[in-house]
Amino acid sequence: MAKSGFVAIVGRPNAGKSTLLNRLVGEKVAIVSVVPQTTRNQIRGVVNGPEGQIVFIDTPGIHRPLHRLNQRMMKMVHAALEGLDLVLLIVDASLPFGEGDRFVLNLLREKNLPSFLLLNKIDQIKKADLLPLIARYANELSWLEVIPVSALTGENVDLLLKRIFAALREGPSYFSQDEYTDQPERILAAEFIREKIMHHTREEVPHSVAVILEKFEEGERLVRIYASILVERDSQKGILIGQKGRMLKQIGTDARWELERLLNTKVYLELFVKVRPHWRDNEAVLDEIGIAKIRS
Ligand SMILES: Nc1nc2c(ncn2[C@@H]2O[C@H](COP(=O)(O)OP(=O)(O)OP(=O)(O)O)[C@@H](O)[C@H]2O)c(=O)[nH]1
Ligand SMILES: [Mg+2]
Repeated sequence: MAKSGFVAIVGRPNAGKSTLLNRLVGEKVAIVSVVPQTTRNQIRGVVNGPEGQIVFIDTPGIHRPLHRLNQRMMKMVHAALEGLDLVLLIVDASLPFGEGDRFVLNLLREKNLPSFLLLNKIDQIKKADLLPLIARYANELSWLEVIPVSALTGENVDLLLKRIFAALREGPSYFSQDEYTDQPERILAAEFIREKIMHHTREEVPHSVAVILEKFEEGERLVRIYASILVERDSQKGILIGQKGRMLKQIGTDARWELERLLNTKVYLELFVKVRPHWRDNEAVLDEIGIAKIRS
């Protein structure tokens, strides 16, 4: 009989959760950036193998929420930890253990789920430096497995998959074989645009941006996409548009390239920048951009 299960990927912001999800699935289902708090939703990615099917759930990085947006993000982490077969805690092994790590461990201990510890970014450290970190984590939880990985290079990711299948029980497939994510193309498209904005901006700007897909018109040889970019201040709008519109043009060019790959067709992309003060604390906007509201 085939195996199956739901496996959540959790950890602090920037640990490499989304990079790992993409690596496991072999497709880009979650956007990635150097800026912490990139992922804002739960994102499912599906892996099918001879042993069965794994549904991975990428989650927002665990942090102290300062806006309603971030409160919703943290509720999504809690929700993702319900009804699971396995949790992968992913930590950035190139960083020292800190308060945030303690907070995450306490949360996982509370949930009392079968857990793997993944020490990520081993391409950035000396192997010998792993030992103290492994010792640091060893008695915090009864880990089923402790696996050093590099989500970026793929080191040990095949081994990880094998160990996950070994830990899962027999069960049905939840997704059909050709579905690799639960995210509709429109959501992926908005996310890909947001990723390009995150790559080109810094400090508070990446966090202050949301992308709303206004129109998605499928023609015979072309998809027309019109998207609004929300920012919180006029100064941020200025940054995004740039001198003579250069920044917005660059973002559009980068995004269009990626959208054409996603949709496998030519894309016409138009971007509009709008100022919505304090949208991160505005429940109506959060509903509109699809940040799930989860009742607790
Ligand atoms: N060197 C190295 N960098 C990595 C590795 N995995 C992820 N990164 C980088 O770490 C940064 C954060 O990666 P993400 O995948 O966005 O991290 P995340 O945990 O999803 O972050 P949030 O969504 O903000 O919680 C990016 O710049 C990645 O390229 C790795 O194994 N090695
Ligand atoms: Mg992420």
